[in-house]
Amino acid sequence: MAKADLEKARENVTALRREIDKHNYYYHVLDQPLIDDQEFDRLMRELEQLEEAYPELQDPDSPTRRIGAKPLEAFESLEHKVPMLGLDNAFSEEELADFDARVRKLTGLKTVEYFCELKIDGLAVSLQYEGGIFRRGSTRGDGYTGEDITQNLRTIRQIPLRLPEPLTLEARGEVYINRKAFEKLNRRREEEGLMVFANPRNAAAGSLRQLDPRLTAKRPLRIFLYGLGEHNLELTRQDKLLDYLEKIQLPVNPHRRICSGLEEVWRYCSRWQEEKQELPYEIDGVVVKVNDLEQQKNLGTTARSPRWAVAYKYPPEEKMTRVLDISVNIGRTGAITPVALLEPVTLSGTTVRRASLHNEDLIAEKEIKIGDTIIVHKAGEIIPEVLGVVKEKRTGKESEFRMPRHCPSCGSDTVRLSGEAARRCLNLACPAQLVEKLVHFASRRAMDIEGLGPAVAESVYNSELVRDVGDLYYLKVEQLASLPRMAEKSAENLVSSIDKSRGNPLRRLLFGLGIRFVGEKAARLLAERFGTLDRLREAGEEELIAVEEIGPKIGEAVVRFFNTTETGPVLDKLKRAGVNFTEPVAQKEIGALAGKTFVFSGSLQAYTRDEAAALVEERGGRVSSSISRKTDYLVTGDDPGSKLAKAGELGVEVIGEERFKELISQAPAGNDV
Ligand code: 3BA
Repeated sequence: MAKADLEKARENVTALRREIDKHNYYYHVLDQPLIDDQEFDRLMRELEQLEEAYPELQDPDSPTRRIGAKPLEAFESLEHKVPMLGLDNAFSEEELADFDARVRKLTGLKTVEYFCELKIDGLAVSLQYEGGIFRRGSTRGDGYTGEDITQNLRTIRQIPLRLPEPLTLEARGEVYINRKAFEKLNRRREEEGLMVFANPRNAAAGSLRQLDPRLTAKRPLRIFLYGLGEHNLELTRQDKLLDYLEKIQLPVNPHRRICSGLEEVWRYCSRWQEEKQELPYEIDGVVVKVNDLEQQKNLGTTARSPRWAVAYKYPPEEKMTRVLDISVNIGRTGAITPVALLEPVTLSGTTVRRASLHNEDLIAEKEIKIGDTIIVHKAGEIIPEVLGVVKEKRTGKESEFRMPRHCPSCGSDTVRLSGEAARRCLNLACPAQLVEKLVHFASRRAMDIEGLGPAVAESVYNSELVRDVGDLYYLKVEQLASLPRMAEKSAENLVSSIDKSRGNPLRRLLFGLGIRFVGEKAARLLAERFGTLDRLREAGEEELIAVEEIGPKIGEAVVRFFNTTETGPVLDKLKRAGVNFTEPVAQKEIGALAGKTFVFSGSLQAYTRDEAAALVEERGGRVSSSISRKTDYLVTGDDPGSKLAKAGELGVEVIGEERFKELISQAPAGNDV
C-alpha cells in the first residue's frame, strides 16, 4: 500500500515538475503566460508539499530548489575548455569596412554572408548542461578561467534547470537587467541607504557576484544566449545555431538577422542606433559574425579574439536638456563641488538628473548659467557630464552662478587655496564633511557597512550619537531604533553590519579613514608593508616612500594624518571597540621572492605575461607594468623596447629569460598557510 502511494506520488511529482517547467518557459522566456500567478503558486505549493511528504522524491534540480540555502565562502574557479574569447571593436563605419575587407581577403569571397546580433550590455557567462541538466555555470573571467557562479545562475528563472532533451552542451550568453527593473532596484536601494548602481550592467555584475544566492534571487536578472562552448552538435551556420538554442527553449534575442555584405550590415547597425531606445534593455552595439561556421573555423582566432567577429560600438549618446539650478556638495575633505540639477533626460538607458560641474573654473570656462540649455553625455558610459551650452537657446533670463562664500553646512568662510581648483570649507568640524566621512568609511570598498548610506549617516550625526567613525562601534540597537525613519529591523541590521566590519583587514580600515591621497591601492600597499596600524603610525616619511608606488605626496599626507590632533581619539575609540588593526599575512609575503619587484619587457619564449606574473606572485614577488628605481629586475624577452634604456638609466638589474627561469626554480612557490 505504502509502495503504491509512493509510486503515485512519484508520478504526480514528475508531472508537476514538467508542468511547472513548462509554465516557467512560457512566462519567463516566451513572455506569454498560460496561467495566472495564483495558479502557478498553487502548482509550486503542491509540489513542495509532495516533496516534503516524500523526501525520497526530492531532487536538487526540482523547480522548488532554484535557490540554494547556504551562502558560499568564495567562488571556485572554473576552467573554460573552449576559451571565451573577447570581441574586437569597430568604432566607425570605416573600421567596420576594415573588418569586412580583412574577412574578404582571408576567405577570398567577394561578398560575405554575415549574421548580426544586438550587443547586449551585460556580463558574459557560460552554462554547462549534462544529459539535459544544468550542472555548472561560470563568468567569463579572463577568457580561460572564470568563477563558478552556478548557485547564482540557478536563481535566474529564464535559465532552464532541465532542457527538453538530454543534451550535453555548453551555452554562452549575456546576463543583463532591464532598464525599468534597474531603476526600480536603485530606487529601493537608495531608500535603504545602500549603494546605488551606476548602470544596469554594474547592477547585473554586482548581483552575480553575491556569495549569498538568496540575494541574487531578489535581483531582476535575465539572460540571452548566443553561442556554444563545448558541444557535439552538427551545425553549419550561426543563424541556425541561434534557432537551435531557441528550439531547446533557451532564451535567445529575437532581433537578429542575416546580412549579405557590408552594406546590409551597416544598414542593420544604423537602424538599431535609431531604435535602440525602444528596447527594454541596453545594447552598446551590434555584434557582426561571419555566418558560415566552416568559414569561421578557417578564419580562426588570435590569442584574444576570433577573426570572424567584430563588435560595432555605438558612439556615446548626447542629449539636450536644461539646467534648472546649480547646487553644491560638500565632500569629506571640505571641497565644495557645484552640481547642475537638470531637467531629467534618459541617457544610455538611465535617467540623468544631476551632473557634477567640478569647480568654478570649469563653470566659467564653459560659461554655464542657471537656466541654460546644455548638452550632456555620459563619460565612460557612467558619469553624466556637461559638454557645453547651446547659446542659441538663451533667452536672457539665465542667471550667473556664484560659489557660496560661506559653507552651506556650517557657515564658515569658504576659501580657495592657491594652486587648487576647489573652493573649500576648512572647518574640520563641519557637519557636512563629517557626514561624508562616515559615508566613505562605511562604503563598500572601505569597511562595507551595509545600511549606512547618506541618509542614515546624516541621521546618526544629527542625533549626536555619532561624531566620528569611532563612535559607530558603540551604537546600540535601541538608540538607532529611536531615530526618525529607522525601523527596529534596520537598526538591528545596521548594528550587526557595523559589528561585522570590526574584523576587516587593515587595508579597508586605512582606506576608510579617508587619509588624503590614500586610495584603495595605497591603503593596500601600506597595510601589506607595515602589517599593523601601530607600525604604520611609527613610520616616518622616509620609510613610507621607500614602499614601491608610494610617493612623497602620500607619505606626507599619512604623516600629517597621524599628527593631526583629531586622529588620536578616533583611533583610540576604534581600538577600544576591538576593530582589527592588522593586515592578515598574505602567502605572498613569505615567499622566496618576497619584496622583489619585476617588470617584463618584450615577449618570453616559455611563458605568457600572465604565466610569468603568476610565477613571480606565487613566490611572493610583485609585477609592475612600469619601471622605476624601486624595480628589482627587468626581465627582457624578444624585442624589449624602451624599458631597457630606462633600466640602464635607473641602474635596474636586467636579466634574460634563462636567468629568470633560474630565479624561479631556486625560489619554490610558498606553501599554503
Ligand atoms: N555575441 C557578446 N563574444 C558575442 C562568441 C563571440 C562573442 C561576445 C558576444 C566571441 C552580446 C565576448 C565574451 C564571450 C561568449 C565569449 C553577442 C554578445 N559573441 N551577441 C564571437 O550580446 N553582448 N562577447 N561570450 N564567448
